[in-house]
Amino acid sequence: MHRHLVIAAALLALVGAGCSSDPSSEPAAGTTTSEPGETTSTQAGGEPGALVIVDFAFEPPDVLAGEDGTLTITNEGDTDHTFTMNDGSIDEDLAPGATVDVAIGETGGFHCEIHPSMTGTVESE
Ligand SMILES: [Cu+2]
Repeated sequence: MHRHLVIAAALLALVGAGCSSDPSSEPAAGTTTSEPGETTSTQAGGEPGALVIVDFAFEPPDVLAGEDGTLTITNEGDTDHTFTMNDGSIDEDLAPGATVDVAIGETGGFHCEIHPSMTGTVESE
C-alpha cells in the first residue's frame, strides 16, 4: 500500500518539475511578424541587359537580356570567372575587372565553369 503513495509522490514531483521549466522555453513566436521585410526584391534585380559578378555570385541571378538580346557581364570580383550557358552556346572567361558583351541566343540557365555553385538564368523581355 505504501508503494502507491510513493509513486504518486514521484509523479507529482515530475509534474512540478515540468511546470517549473516552462517559463524558460522559447518566447512567443510573435516576434517573426515584426520583421520589416524587403519590398519586392524580385523587381530589384538591376537593369535589363546587365549582369555583374560579385563575391562568387551572379547579380541578379535571374537576369533579363537587353532589348537587342545582348548581355553585358562585368566581373567585379577578385578572381577569374566564366559566363557559360548551360547549353554551351556561350562560354566567356572573365578576369577580375573584365567586361564582355554577349549575344544571348537561347535563353536559359548559365553557370561559372570554375565555381559550379555560381548559377543563374537569363530571360528575354
Ligand atoms: Cu566563378
